[in-house]
Amino acid sequence: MKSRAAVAFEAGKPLQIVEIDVEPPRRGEVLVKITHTALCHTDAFTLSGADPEGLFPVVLGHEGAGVVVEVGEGVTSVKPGDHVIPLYTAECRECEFCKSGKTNLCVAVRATQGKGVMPDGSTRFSYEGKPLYHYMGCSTFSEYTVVAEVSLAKINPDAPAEKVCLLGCGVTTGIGAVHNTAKVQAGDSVAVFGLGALGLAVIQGAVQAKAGRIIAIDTNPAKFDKARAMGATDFVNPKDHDKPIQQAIVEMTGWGVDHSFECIGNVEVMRAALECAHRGWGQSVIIGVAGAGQEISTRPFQLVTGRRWLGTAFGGVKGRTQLPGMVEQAMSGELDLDPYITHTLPLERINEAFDLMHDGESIRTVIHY
Ligand code: NAD
Ligand code: AHE
Ligand code: ZN
Repeated sequence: MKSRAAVAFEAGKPLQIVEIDVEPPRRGEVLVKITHTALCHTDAFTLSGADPEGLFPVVLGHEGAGVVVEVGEGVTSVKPGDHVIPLYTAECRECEFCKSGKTNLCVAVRATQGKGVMPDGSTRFSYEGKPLYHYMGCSTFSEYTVVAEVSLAKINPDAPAEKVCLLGCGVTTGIGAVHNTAKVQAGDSVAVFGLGALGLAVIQGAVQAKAGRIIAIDTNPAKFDKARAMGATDFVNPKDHDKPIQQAIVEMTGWGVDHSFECIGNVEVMRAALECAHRGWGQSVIIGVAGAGQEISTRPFQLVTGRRWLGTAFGGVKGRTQLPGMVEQAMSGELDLDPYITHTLPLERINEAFDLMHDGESIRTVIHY
């Protein structure tokens, strides 16, 4: 079938809106009509060429929502008409990781997903007869996409897709990082580096956990108003300090914070986030994705003296099991998604959405088909 899509033909170039060919779903696969998708910084990161797994030409996008159109052989958990959110972290419930009870990092489709193909090693997308790669198992920048059954969370059909698409990545990751990875407790102090959707979601999660002080840090002071509205208590622009930012945070707090979160993808800031954690027990969670070949470093003494360095993918959330509940929270008003949506644009204007992100103007732009 034909599908409108925004295709990344080359790294560093704008997406092109074209009509691509989409093959029917094969065994264990599902054809989904995407109605809405947002852009996450990771899409921009891959488009930039800095992602070691980045492949071109590709259909990017991994923060979407849609409706099942057709299912392949053997698919039992969804049927045509079901409303779904594609998952870049699958949940097969059968692999060693799923069964461990220790992680959300299912491996059922991860190897082929990283190679930009479906589990059988082939692609369902092509343009003018030439294959296009899939992205993160989702490819939500195509109106019709093919996704593995294990990569779909079935959600309440009455959920507003233009909002709950955000649960496909950023909001879920930030909130999950607080509850599942850091396990923030009432009264704990928190520092959040980077106040995009991920950082704001960490603040929202920290408020849910009844954290005490929530220090919001960004080099763009325009981000502070939203962080304040979300519940942050302190605001720090590293540019206002002539000392390392970790030193400034330690001085503000005495011994550092109980939990810090890096929501940028900058290895220098990752170090600062670790080093502003409390001596003896402070922990730092890496959420940001750093570019190809980059490494983190710190003095081992920082860990010897009790700090812990953690990381999270999709906030530790098991998508098929837990995402439907988060959708219900969004529908009941318990989880407010409105503050994240700063812009709405049709697919044809998706490159403007990337510009808005790079210019620091947007939190999330929701694209509709
Ligand atoms: P974003 O671009 O919307 O937000 C980043 C924020 O960081 C901006 O407000 C920017 O002003 C600020 N910033 C940049 N450099 C800074 C610095 N040196 N000091 C302080 N602030 C600085 O991005 P986003 O969509 O919120 O994503 C954030 C990061 O999280 C990205 O690296 C993305 O790839 C990653 N991510 C990871 C996961 C995961 O599962 N681990 C999920 C989603 C996104
Ligand atoms: N492709 C990169 C890694 C990118 C990465 O770390 N991705 C995060 C999700 S970012 C969502 O916006 C993640 O969940 N990673 C775990 C996984 O299995 O991909 C690289 O370095 O190769
Ligand atoms: Zn993302």
